[in-house]
Amino acid sequence: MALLPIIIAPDPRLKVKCDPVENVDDGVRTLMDDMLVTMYAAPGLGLAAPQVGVQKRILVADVSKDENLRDPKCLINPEITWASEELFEYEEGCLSLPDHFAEISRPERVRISYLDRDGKSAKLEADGVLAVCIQHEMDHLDGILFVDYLSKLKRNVILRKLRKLKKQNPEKAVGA
Ligand code: GNR
Ligand code: NI
Repeated sequence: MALLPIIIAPDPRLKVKCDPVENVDDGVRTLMDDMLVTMYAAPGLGLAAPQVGVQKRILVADVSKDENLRDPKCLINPEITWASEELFEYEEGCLSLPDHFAEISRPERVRISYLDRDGKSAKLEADGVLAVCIQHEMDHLDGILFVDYLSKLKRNVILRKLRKLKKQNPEKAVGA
């Protein structure tokens, strides 16, 4: 079990389209375990592989409120097979955009197909915060951050602040 460093924006590694996993092997399972440890330690509701420097279509999430009742989800090669017309607005944060938050609208309910930890195909229907979180993580797999839904002005204000923080605090900025 390893704590992985989380990449902070702006960083080109957060802007790439990740590759599908071809084989769900022990390397993938170890990565997901490390991602869960890292997510719980942060703490965060989800984490996508590119946030820890791995360009693969893997995400983990756990939106349970009680840490004694953990409900970790590990999704490999996730795809949205259906999304509701109804939208849900939620204040989003991101471990790669520390201390910045914004209201984002997304479909309220989604159905996802994915591979589970054993490499078997599985399906999941999510709503509320889990639906938000999975869609946020799936965006990371395509190089999309929540600031990409904001106006160019708001996005640049946030990214400029983060860039400045990295310059002042390079040891905290992974890969800077
Ligand atoms: O910890 C997180 N909280 C959160 C809150 C609202 C919407 C999405 C999220 S995901 C985020 C962790 C993260 O950055 N995942 O990529
Ligand atoms: Ni995020």
